[in-house]
Amino acid sequence: MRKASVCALGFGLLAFSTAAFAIPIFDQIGPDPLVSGAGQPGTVSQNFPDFPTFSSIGIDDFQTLAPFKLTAADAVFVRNPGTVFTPAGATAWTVSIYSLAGGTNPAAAVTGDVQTFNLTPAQMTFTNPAANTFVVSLNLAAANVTLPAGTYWMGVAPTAAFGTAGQGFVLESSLVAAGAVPLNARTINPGNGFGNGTNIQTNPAANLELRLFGDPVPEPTSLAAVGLATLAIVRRRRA
Ligand SMILES: [Ca+2]
Repeated sequence: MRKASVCALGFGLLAFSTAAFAIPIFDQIGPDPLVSGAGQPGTVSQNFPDFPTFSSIGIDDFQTLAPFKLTAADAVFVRNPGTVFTPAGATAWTVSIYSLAGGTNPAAAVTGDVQTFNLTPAQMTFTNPAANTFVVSLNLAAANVTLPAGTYWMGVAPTAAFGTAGQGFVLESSLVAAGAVPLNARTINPGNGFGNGTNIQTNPAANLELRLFGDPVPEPTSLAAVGLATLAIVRRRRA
């Protein structure tokens, strides 16, 4: 029993320490996604296996002033009332990061030229703060990707069949992250199924409810020291 208690305490401290180091690289969701999204429409961002020419990703720009190991990406999705979309219905998730060299727009592709995370449903969690609104969080840590300082675009898209899983939209935001360009979000639809073009600015012009987390300085030595100190205290108590 005592050995089991020591292990549980150690894991608890480790989990807390890891979470404490991950900080938002940019945040257009804010403390309340319903407030930042109030009155905003949603933008299509979904891969449709049954309607591939309609597969799209909504993207927005961000800036990071330092390199970060990427740990998580959040996006707020909405659905039309009476429709069936839920994040749990997605069979996969894509997080795409594109370069923003010289202020040019990215290529019309749902995958990023900088990085594409292809994630399983097990790497996704979500909350449902209001009817038809879903805050999706995707765990990026396993890919062990460090993003250099710079300016980029990013987007999040579930893979979900329209016929069975419906359609979700990334919620637009009243927030603009520090260093980001306001109201320049784009919709990329390589197959042009919607007929609006393969890479267009959203209409109306918008920001998207996206957030990216990273770990600036991994500190494995400090974490190991915490574990040893905990063990030493328990041993002293048992002695
Ligand atoms: Ca922007």
